[in-house]
Formats: sequence, structure tokens, C-alpha cells
Amino acid sequence: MTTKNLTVALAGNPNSGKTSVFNNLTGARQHVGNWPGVTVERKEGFLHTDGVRIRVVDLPGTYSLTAYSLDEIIARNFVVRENPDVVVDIVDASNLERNLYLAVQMIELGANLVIALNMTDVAEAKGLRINVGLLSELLGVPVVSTVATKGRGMAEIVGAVLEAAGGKGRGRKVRVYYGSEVEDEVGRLVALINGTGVLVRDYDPRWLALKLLERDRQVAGEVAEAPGGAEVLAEAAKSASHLKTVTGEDPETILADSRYGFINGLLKEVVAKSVIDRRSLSDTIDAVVLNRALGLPIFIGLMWLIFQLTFRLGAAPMEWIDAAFVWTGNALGSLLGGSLFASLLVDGVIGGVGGVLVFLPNILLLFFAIALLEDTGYMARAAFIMDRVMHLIGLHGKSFIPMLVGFGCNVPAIMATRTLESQRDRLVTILIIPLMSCGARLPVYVLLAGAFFRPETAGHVIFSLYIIGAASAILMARLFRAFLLPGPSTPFVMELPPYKAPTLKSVLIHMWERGWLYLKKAGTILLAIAVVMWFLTAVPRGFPGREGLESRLEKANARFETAAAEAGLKEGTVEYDALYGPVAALKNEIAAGQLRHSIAGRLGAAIEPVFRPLGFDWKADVALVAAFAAKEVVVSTLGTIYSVGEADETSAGLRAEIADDPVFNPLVAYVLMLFTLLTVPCMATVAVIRRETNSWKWPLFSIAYQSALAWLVCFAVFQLGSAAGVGTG
Ligand code: BGO
Repeated sequence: MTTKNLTVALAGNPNSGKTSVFNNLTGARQHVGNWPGVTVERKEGFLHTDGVRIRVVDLPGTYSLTAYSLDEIIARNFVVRENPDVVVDIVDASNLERNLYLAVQMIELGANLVIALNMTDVAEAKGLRINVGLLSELLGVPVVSTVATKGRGMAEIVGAVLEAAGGKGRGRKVRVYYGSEVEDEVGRLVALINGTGVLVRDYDPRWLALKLLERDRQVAGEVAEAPGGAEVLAEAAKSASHLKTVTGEDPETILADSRYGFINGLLKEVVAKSVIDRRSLSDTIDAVVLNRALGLPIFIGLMWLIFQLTFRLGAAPMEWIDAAFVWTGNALGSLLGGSLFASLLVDGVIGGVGGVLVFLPNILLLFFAIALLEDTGYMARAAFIMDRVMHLIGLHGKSFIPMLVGFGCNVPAIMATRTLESQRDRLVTILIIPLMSCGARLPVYVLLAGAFFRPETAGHVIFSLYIIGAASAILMARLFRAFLLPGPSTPFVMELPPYKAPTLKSVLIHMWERGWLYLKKAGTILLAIAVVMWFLTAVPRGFPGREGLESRLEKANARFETAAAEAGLKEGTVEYDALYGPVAALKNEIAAGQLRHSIAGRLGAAIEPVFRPLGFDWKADVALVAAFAAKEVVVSTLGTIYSVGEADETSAGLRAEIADDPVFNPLVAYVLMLFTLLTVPCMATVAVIRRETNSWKWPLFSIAYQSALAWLVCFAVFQLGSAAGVGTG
């Protein structure tokens, strides 16, 4: 009979029972020596089973796999260089949090791991109930229960080892998610490592990148000696210092916190009683915010508070910026007169881009709040709380983090779905993210809610849109899961990093990074669209009957000037305004005629039948179609249209002009907000869906289903609302 040889390494924290397991497995067949070159004891033993000869190597007991101690270096070098068939990690079940830290690092190192959950007798005596099956499922690693002192579970270890050795490298590999900032840097380094080929034969590139960020001396030394290593080291140093600047913490601390966050989340799911003896501040806070009854109301309350603050605190600076743009527009208008160039500057650029920039305070406040939630560690809890809700829709809490990011911007949110291992979960999440109301939609809400609702109710109105977006996302996910992408969902661990007092610097940096993107967008894409929209509204210049109207205007103006001079009326008085009335009416008629006959007016009229059942006139239609470029375009386009349509030289804010338009009322305004929320994602989002799914099928599907959803929901709301007399009375 041929004998098969296997090498198994025993790893574990000191005092986890490693020696006891080793003795149980190998009995007297032991050999004691030293690890090469050092005076650290090395024990080896043998066992024979089912025609297999297993060499068991006892690794030094360690808590971690850093390069700080010789024991740790020996343990990890053995795993990497001698590539044992299986690594059995002896985990003390009564002290899971600390012991699993090593297990997680072993998985990251790429070990073919089996976990022996030892000292389960002690854990039981402490009143801990551990769901071994779930632990195994969530880690993607076989787990067996043992009591080494009583020899219990030893046969199970051997069985698991044989099975794992047979399926080496085939299991699902869990991955700790280190947060978008670290992951971005890791992604960059992995690409560089793969490109240069540095040590790729020895190490997993991701592990190498993480170790370089942790400034691991041993790994850095090896990389330095490899060809191309200098470049990798230089980039890693840049990444590490970037992370330090952005987060205010050493990458080493961030990585350790993330691993503990992962373990903390894992334990919350698999252990019935908290294993952390010392009740930390994080646990005390978690006991409240993760409470089954309180968790969800606290989360919703917090979100509500954020939107209230965004709206109320943002109101004053918004007015200032608005006033500054109105003033500049008027000043430029009187300086340049009625030339076409003046119209381009005042109506196109200031009316369009200014209309969007006005919302910068709101956007910054929203991003500030999101950054605060992320940096304190609450965001991760939100995902945990939503896990139960997410399971109802066939998704996992982990999908919720990208969805939350979607409140900021859908583009990074769709990229954040890369943390989802299951392709099906990922696709469903990608498809519903555009329903999360991104920051670009906020200006549309603030404009319309501010124009048609009292300040006390505007906040509620806006909040309702966020809720409707999230509810539609849930509903659509359920439908997609049932009909489009059915199948079981993969289990995940949700990281619960410890709470932290955020530093003002890091929150401000996060806020500014996103705010800057918004400004850049305003300065580039929105500016370009504003100019195009201005062109479409200003061209062609003439329209049938314009000459007649203009000569009537000339006469009316002359009559007005003589009468005003004779009566000695001053500008701004009631009598003056009354006398000026016919002139203003004619000016408005010309401006409105110009708009209606412009390219935009004709396009709007052509699509009006599609949108009329939703209560919109051609102006809103044009804005909605143009919004495919970016959602803020609804505001900038309305800004341009109303500026061009505004005949009076003294332009009031856009909000006042829309409020004066008889087509609008609170119901139409609400339906317009709803349409902006639900309709096709913006161009950038469509492009990122295409890139992330690597096909045109999903972005096109996204456009189709969201158009249908937006139209149907808005149709229902407008028709029912009109029938009930809402907003019109
Ligand atoms: C002493 N259950 C219980 N209850 N104890 C266990 C188990 C288990 O499953 N497994 C191991 N132990 P090592 P490392 C001791 O030595 O194998 C006990 O460092 C004592 N010694 O018996 O040495 C084990 O190799 C006096 O306990 O671990 C040992 O990983 C009083 O855990 C200890 C009490 O096991 C560490 C215990 C003179």
C-alpha cells in the first residue's frame, strides 16, 4: 500500500492548548529540536491514519503574525515557505476575540486552515454558546470543537485535516474589508506588485500590500532585495503617509482596528453571550445602538436629524451665496447691456452654474455628517442594524454599506460593492444603489421644497424622499432576488470596529474631498451643460410676431417714460409700478415667446405628451431630460430657462421665480422631486455600472427599469393627488 505524506502545522495563541492537542495527536512519536539558526524549540511528531502519514509541526505560540517577535516570524515563514498542506489553528473558545485575531491573519496569509475550537468546556462553564456551524460558514473554514485535556474532538481534527488537504485552496476565502481609503491604496499597490512581479511567487499580493502598509520590517527587507522592489516600497511609503494624513492614524492601527472590527462583528453573530469580560465603552454603546428594539429607531432618528440639520443650518449661507450671484448677475447685466454675450454670461453661466453652487453649504453639511458617522464607527453599526431588514429582501447587511455611501454619491457606492463576494448579491446591490438619493439630488429638493413648502415642513418633505428612495430600493431588491437573480445568499461577517472620537481634521478632509468633487463637477460638466442649455433656449432668436410685439413695446415704453416724467414718479413707488405694468407685460410676452420657439422649447413641447400625465410642463421636461448628464442639472437648467424667460432686469432668486410659475404647485413640485429621485441614473453612474458589471446589459436594464418606475410612481402620485385636491387648494 502506498503511503501518502501530509504536513500539518499547529498554530495558536500561547496557552490555547496547542501542546495538549499536539500530544494527543502524536502520542510518544515526537522529535524535539531547534528551528534553524535560532534557539527556539521546534517539536515535530507523526501520526498514521487511513494510509496517510501526517507530520505534525508545532509552531511557536503567537498572538499575531507581525514581524515584532522571532516566534511570529518563524510561524509565518513556515506557513509561507514550507507551505504545509494544512494549518490547524488551536483557538481558545473561552477567549475568542483575541484568539481569532491570529486565525484571521492565517486566513489572510493564505493558509489552508482548520480551526480547532479548544477549551469548549471552559467556554460552556462561562455560559458562552457558540454556533460552530455558523462560525465555520462565516469564516469559510472548517471548525471542530475540542477539549484537548479529555482527548475530545481529536478524531474530528484528523478528519477535517484529511478533508481540507484533499480540497486545498478550494474553499471560499473571507476577506477583511479595511475601509475604502485603505482598500484604494491596497488596490493600487496590488496592481503595482502584479505589474512588477515582486515576490508574487512567494506571497499573495494583497497580503504583501497590507504588510507593506503596516511597515513590516521583514517583508520590506525582502521586497527591497527583489527586482523592482524599490518602486513598490516607495509607493507603499506614499500610501502609508497618505493614509496617516487622511485618517490621522498609523496604517498599522487602522488595519488592527479593522481586523478586530471584523472579529467583533463575527462574534456578535456566533456567540450568544459577549465574550469580552471587561465591558468596554464600545460594548456599552453597542448595547444601546445595536439593541433589537432600539437600534432601528435610533438609526432612523439619526438620519432624520442629519437631514434637518443639513436643511436648516444650510439655509442662511445658501441665501448669502444666492444673493451674491443675483447681485453679480445684475451688475454684469447692466454693464454689458442686452447683448447675446451678456445673456450667455448672466442667463447661461450664472443662472445655471450659480443655481447649483448655491447648494454647496447643504452638500458640505451632508458630507460632514456622513464623514462623522463613518469616522466614529457608527456607519458599520448601521449596516449591522440593517442586516435583519436586508435579510428580508434577500440581501445581507453588508450590501447596506454601499447603499449608505450612495447617499453621498452613487458612483463610489457602486464601486464599494466590490466587497460583496457573491456576484448575485453584488448585481442586485448595484441595481438598487441609484435609488439611494445621492447628494446631487439634494439641490433639486432644497430648491423645490424651499419654494413650495414652509421651512418647518421642507425638512420633512426632503426626508420623505430619502425614505421613498430606500423603500423603493428594498422593494426592487426583493423583486430582483425573486425573479431576476434568484438563489441563496452568501454568509458574510460584518465588521464592527471600536468606536472612536473622530478628529476634526479627518472629518474635514473627508468632507472636503467629496465637496471638491461637487465643485469640480460644477466647474466642468455642469458649466458645459449650462452653456448648451443656454444655447438651446436662446436660439433661434426670432419668432413669428416678434417684430410686432417689439414695436408695441417701443411705443409702450415711450408712453411710459413721458407719463412718468410728467408726473415726476420715482422708481419703486406703487404708482410707478402701475404705470410700468403694460411695459413689463409686453417684455414677458416677448421672453416667453422666445423660449417657446427656441430649440429647447420645441424639444420640450415634443416630449410634453409623455410627461403631461405627471403634471409637468415643457420646462420641467427639458430639465429632466438634461438631468441625465448629472442630477443637479435639473436645477441649473431651470435656472437658465427661468433666467432667459425672466424679462425684468432685476432678477429675483430662482426659487421665487419657480414659485411664481402658475404651472407649479406643491403637488407638481413634489412629483418633480420624486421623478428626479427615481428616474434613470446619471451618466457617470451608468458608466460605472457598465465598468463594474463588464457588460452593457445591466446599465441598459437600469435605465429601462428606472424610467418605468419613475413614470409609474409619479403618474400614480400626481393623479391620486390631483383627484384628492392636494396642493391645488
Ligand atoms: C495546565 N480544556 C481545559 N479545561 N483545559 C485545557 C484544554 C481544554 O480543552 N486544553 C488545554 N488545557 P497547553 P499551549 C494547568 O497546564 O496545552 C489546559 O501553551 C496546569 N499545569 O491542561 O500547555 C492544559 O501549548 C495547572 O493547563 O497550551 C494546560 O497552547 C493547573 O490549558 C493549559 C491548571 O495548555 C494550557 C492547568 C501545571
